[in-house]
Amino acid sequence: MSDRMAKPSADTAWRADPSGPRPRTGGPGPEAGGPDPDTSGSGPDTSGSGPDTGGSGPDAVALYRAMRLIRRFEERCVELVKAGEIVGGIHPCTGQEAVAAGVCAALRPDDVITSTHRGHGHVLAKGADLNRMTAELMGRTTGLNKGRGGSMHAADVGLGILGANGIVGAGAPIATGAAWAAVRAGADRVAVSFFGDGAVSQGVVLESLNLASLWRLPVLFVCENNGYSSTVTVEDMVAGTIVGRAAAFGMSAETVDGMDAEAVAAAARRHVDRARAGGGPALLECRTYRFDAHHTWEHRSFVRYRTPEQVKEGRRRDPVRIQGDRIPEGERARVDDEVEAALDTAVRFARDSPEPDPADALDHLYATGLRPRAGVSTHA
Ligand SMILES: Cc1ncc(C[n+]2csc(CCOP(=O)(O)OP(=O)(O)O)c2C)c(N)n1
Repeated sequence: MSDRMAKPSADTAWRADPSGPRPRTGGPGPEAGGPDPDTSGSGPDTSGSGPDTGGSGPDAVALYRAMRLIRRFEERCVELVKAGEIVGGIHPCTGQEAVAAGVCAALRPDDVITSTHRGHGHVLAKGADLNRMTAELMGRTTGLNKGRGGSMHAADVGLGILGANGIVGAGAPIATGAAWAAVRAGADRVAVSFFGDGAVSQGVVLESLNLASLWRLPVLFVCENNGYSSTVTVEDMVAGTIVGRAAAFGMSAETVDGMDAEAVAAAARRHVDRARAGGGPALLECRTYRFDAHHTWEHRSFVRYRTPEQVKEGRRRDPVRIQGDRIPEGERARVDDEVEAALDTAVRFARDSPEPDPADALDHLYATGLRPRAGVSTHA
């Protein structure tokens, strides 16, 4: 365990408090049993990041399988975009697979996540059905969300996937609210919010960090720092440091090598376990690299912000290869074949599924069966 990490808080009484999370009056900090703020904000903290093969540690093959699936899913989706079978393009997460796979390996099925415009990896790693995910991107009625959410809005609430989100930073308050709801329900679920480095200066993310820390909510904020917000470098976008933002709110924070799935999984596991035990939120910055364009129609923009040499250098540390090298070759080949077969099935399933009926376009826009709160008018 990193010596930066706070000990689990002894004050877990809030979890049983049916009236909901209690604001902490003494302010966050060690004196109240809260996490020790980490103000270092320096390079990757690789402490405790070696392969964790201990009893409850991540399964090396399972991590590889998740990453290989995400990688090949994205590559197949890019082909489908080029063929016009996925309309509107996608934001591939190739290069960032270790973050999705590593963090989700630390979660229980009842834990919840929120995701981003670059969310295929998170959604698949949390267990979304591959056939329905593929159908969703291809706009079919059998899709996770009847084909109406598409690439950027895939959700499966039953699996704790509260939604990818095209609005940068918008998942953070949703995850914070979900953590608050879990506490109110007396459940020990944890919420994870994935977001990019471009989101860390959004007001709503900072507000979420504040409330999560103040109310010591079980949230893990996962920043995928791929160095770019669209075409702008993190150095040109972010004042201070990413972990420094967490420190400002008295929250534990750690930077980890986001190309190493086992390092990510081990770090996520420490923070998730602590949050579940009542130790409060944390921020995990995963240093990673986006191998491909910001989105599949970037080439139309004529914007040049990375040289081919830089991309080649960035691709050198391929997280899927790194994890693949940790398992026996035969095992790797078996997983690769399984993934390919599953993808073939998924694409066939989507192609064979019905297209939506334009006459239904206005269906499912509003939730039904909800009662308005007392005092809230249902009339405009
Ligand atoms: C609130 C908001 N502002 C701007 C945009 C336009 N936009 C879409 S993706 C993106 C870059 C986000 O960068 P980052 O959060 O680092 O994620 P990455 O694309 O690197 O995964 C921007 C600015 C948006 N979707 N939402």
